[in-house]
Amino acid sequence: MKFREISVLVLCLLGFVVGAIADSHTCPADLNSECSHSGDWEGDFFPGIPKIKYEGPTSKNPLAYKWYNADEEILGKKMKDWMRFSVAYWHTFRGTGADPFGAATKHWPWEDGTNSVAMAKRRMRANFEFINKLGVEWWCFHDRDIAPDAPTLEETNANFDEVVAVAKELQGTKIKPLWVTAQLFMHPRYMHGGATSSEVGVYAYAAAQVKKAMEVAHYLGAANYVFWGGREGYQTLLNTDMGRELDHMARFFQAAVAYKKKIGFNGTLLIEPKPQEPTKHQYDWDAATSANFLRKYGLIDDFQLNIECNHVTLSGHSCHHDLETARLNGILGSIDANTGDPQVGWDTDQFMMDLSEATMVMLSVVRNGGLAPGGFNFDAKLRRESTDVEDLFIAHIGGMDTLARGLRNVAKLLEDGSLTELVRKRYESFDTEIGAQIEAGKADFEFLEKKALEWGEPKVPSAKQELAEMIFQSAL
Ligand code: XLS
Ligand code: NI
Ligand code: NI
Repeated sequence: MKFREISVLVLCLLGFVVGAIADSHTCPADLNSECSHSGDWEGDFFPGIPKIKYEGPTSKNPLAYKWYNADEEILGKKMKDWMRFSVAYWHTFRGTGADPFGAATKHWPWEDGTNSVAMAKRRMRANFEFINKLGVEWWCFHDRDIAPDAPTLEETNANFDEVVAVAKELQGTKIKPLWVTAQLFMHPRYMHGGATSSEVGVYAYAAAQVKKAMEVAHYLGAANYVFWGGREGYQTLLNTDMGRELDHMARFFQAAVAYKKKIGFNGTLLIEPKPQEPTKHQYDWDAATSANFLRKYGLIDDFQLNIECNHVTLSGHSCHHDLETARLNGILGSIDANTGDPQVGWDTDQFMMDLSEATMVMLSVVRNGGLAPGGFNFDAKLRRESTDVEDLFIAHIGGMDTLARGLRNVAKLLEDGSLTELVRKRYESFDTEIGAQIEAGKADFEFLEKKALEWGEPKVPSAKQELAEMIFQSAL
């Protein structure tokens, strides 16, 4: 074909493609399009993706639940009430796949490449279409994820209000934030921290930002409010007054408690521990460190913990360990359901797909009687190389199914009873008169010495670890 013929053919083909795109219901990346107006928007950011339904374990459909059946009762509660799954706005709608070595890999069709308020509103509509299709009732966000920063605090708050109004409308009556948080780590002003910054002006700015985010949380009916202190820590102790910074952080939290009461916000305040990244050392290292901090400053009754599994493994524990530590301290509030890579040393924020880990997580959740008003927030992102829109659904479905299957496994373990029995038997020597005396704090050293002399060398039975592991595995 000659050049002219080829051009005509290409033009025809292009016309066909453009026509097909215009015909499809994908919201065009055009700020003046109908999608930009909340009133007339009907939503079709995910054409071809149906409402995700439960099809049972034999289903091969990647866009269906195999284990998560929202209304099915397990251990006396509906699955959806055990799980309270939440979509994390920052990963699902602001994650681009960029990493320190490479540019963005995800180019969602609704994004126009701007960080404008109009784009923020359109993105919010994509968020709610996603949530509705997934069939969950919760979402989580940082203030700056959903609306752009502006040169002044007043303008930034105005942007925030504009997008929040759209979110409020789209939430309807069924969907609410599981939690809201203020982003006190991205902007350069927070390079030394927010509540622990060496600069009083930054402390005040952080307080103003949290105050506003708490008001928004209250307005949107959030169940919780989270503090993740990404930069509340230090890079070196040589330039740091750690005592003073910890005192400041406590004052900040005390002010948050007072403000929560003042505005009548009933959500739980949560601290999310993490050992490091981006700081070398973050003050809320792990559950035990956070519990100690809360007790020292008289905040233990006002805060619970949001345990993130990938953070826990960074601190050298298993997720199960920190869930149990929080639970035993009465402060297991919520979970950021993600997982790290066993061979990679940072917060890779992967969806939890490991059944064994999910079952242990659910063991703690069941022992805790559930997480409400907390829940499971997917603080997890697609891999950089996963670039299809449907991958967003597949990832969430996989994460939900894994935890749902974990819950089913826990039910099996509890019904079978042999693991509970193994543990009971292991401690049965304390189910005696002397054991009861010890546990009641009524056995002093002289009394115990008398018993030791009387009993002679104690018999020490097997711990039965392999048997415990065998029973556990048989429930998976
Ligand atoms: C980062 C944290 C963060 C919090 C919310 O590692 O997990 O995403 O969950 O600020
Ligand atoms: Ni994290
Ligand atoms: Ni998190």
